[in-house]
Amino acid sequence: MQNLLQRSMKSTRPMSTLFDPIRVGDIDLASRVVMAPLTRNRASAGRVPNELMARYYAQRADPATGAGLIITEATQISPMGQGYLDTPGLYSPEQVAGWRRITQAVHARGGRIVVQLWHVGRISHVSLLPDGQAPVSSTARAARGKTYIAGGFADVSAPRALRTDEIAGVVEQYRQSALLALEAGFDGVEVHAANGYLIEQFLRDSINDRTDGYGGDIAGRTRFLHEVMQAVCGAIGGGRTGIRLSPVTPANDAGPDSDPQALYGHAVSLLAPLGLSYLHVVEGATGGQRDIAPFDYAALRRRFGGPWMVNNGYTRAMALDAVASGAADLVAFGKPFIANPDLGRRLREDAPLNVPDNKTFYGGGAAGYTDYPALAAA
Ligand code: 8OZ
Repeated sequence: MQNLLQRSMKSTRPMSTLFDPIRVGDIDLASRVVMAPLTRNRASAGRVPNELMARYYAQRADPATGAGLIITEATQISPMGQGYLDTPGLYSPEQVAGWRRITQAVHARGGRIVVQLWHVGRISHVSLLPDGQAPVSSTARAARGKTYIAGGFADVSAPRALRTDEIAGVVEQYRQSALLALEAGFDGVEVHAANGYLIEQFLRDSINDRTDGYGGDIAGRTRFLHEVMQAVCGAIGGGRTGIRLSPVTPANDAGPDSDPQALYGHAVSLLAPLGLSYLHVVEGATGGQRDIAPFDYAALRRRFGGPWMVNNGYTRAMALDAVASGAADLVAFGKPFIANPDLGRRLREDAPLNVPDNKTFYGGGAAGYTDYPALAAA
């Protein structure tokens, strides 16, 4: 009794758990267990989502056993936005039809699904792009790194810097793709502004060497992000628009910004008035070391004020604590969802997890994709 009293006196915040429902913007979720965006390279010709992909997402869709929210694999907004073999797009009628089968399969199981909208910028290869064009970026300097193309791994190609008068056209492609997302039946979109891709290529002063209004100081480097988010929110509403940021990741040769706290603080102050469904933050190095660089994520959260989703190497204990302590509203799991279609149930029951096989992460068929077993029925 005394314990209960002490607890209720400590805070007026109602205690939530990882398994409680939450409304994020305009989207109602049955739990805070989120399936993180995961590139799997299994789309069909024309970069069209297929039945195998529908099966994979449907296996993870029931919020009682799977995810409260599925974020799709990164999906290019245009042919120039592609950087790897067989990633799906969302710019053609065939792609809308393919995605519609997936959203219907997820909704039939009571799930919720948003599409992650992606432009890779300079992380691409001429063989993947229309007419063998060079990739486009904020800069003409090439990234050091590899991508995956028809013949295997290859160095990324040298990009050309977008002309100032071309940028509005790329913003428009984000807007169009967001409209197609609703046509395809998605509950919303997540704009991919992380992991060294196009938007981050504008944000970081280690990459962006522009001398126009989209480079230079923090106001200039956040302009592209802001215009994209205003366009997408204007088209489908802030309550159906989320965003993913990775303030200190070194992924894809994204060198550290000279002042990430100020850069991302300003970015979030531009985002806060848009009334986004959520902000999704990769803490540390994507898929790696969480403490790679000091960063005050809680300060970003205070500026944002809306639903806060965390990601990167969360164990069950870390995730339970993050939500129970109020440090986060939602937790996104990546690799654990590859190997455990019923990850939600396993977290609830503290059941052992299947181990993902990294040889089948990218490309291939059903093996290592739709054949991971669920727990036997109770
Ligand atoms: C792994 C392989 C290819 C792309 C990301 C979309 O890091 C990706 C990605 C991950 O955000």
